[in-house]
Amino acid sequence: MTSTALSTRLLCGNRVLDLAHTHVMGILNVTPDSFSDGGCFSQSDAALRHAEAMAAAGATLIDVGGESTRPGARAVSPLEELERVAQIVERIARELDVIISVDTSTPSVMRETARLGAGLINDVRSLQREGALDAAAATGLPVCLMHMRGEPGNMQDNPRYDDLVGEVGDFLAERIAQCASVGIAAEKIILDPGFGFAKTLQHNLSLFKHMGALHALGRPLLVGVSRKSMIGQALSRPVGERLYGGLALAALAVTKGARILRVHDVAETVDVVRMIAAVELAE
Ligand code: YH5
Repeated sequence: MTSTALSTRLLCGNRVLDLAHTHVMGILNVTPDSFSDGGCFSQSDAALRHAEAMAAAGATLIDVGGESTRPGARAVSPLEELERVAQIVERIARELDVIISVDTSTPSVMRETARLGAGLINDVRSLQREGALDAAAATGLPVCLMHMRGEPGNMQDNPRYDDLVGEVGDFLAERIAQCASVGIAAEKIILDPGFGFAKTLQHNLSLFKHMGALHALGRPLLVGVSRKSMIGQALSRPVGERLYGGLALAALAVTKGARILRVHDVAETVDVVRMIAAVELAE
């Protein structure tokens, strides 16, 4: 009893993340066009206010990302990526009671943002970039390893799997082993099936349906489907009309055991999580 209870607690810098229950992670994009509302606030003020609103709505984590992983997005230099995220990481760490996750594959960004107060490294490339394993290990922070094949620019070119869930599981198991080789303990790892990354609609739906099988790897799951094209394609909805589909997937993900939901719509998703918890706490 005690050992299971203890193993759900992850030390994220100076904050504890208790994965005995489900958490909502708010998405904070800090690519140049994200907060250019033409107003009199600086980009960093606008981003901080957005982070503040998500924290007030119940996000326990804020995922700060300075690199666009959309197909066709321009490559960003490590320095440019760091300039985008450093100030906002520092300000959130100083002003808000949340765990800062950094959505990055760049070793120097991992090291520097950890120093500025980040609590979690979220790498869609699963620490496969040169130097990323060592950089992540040096921070001592927990890491989220996500399944993807190829690079964002080519990942949607005819993705094929013989055994989708098995191959996603094998990939994540291999990345856990690579982490072990540099001293990142399995206890610090969160796993993510990588919805929308190198997967067709049918792959995404099938992986979602069977994601429970990934619990065999023994680590908590993070799910990111908010506003993604799997909702758009399944429901024929443009990106601005994917909230209800996303909330349905959020509820399903919780029932399938996901412990972190990475979303744009924090308040709505927090209600989903709380409502499920209320029912589960009933006699
Ligand atoms: C993820 O799943 N995704 S960036 C296309 C969209 C909407 C959203 C309009 N970072 C994940 O959020 N990190 C991203 O359609 C992530 N898991 C983890 N761990 C892509 C994104 C998005 C893309």
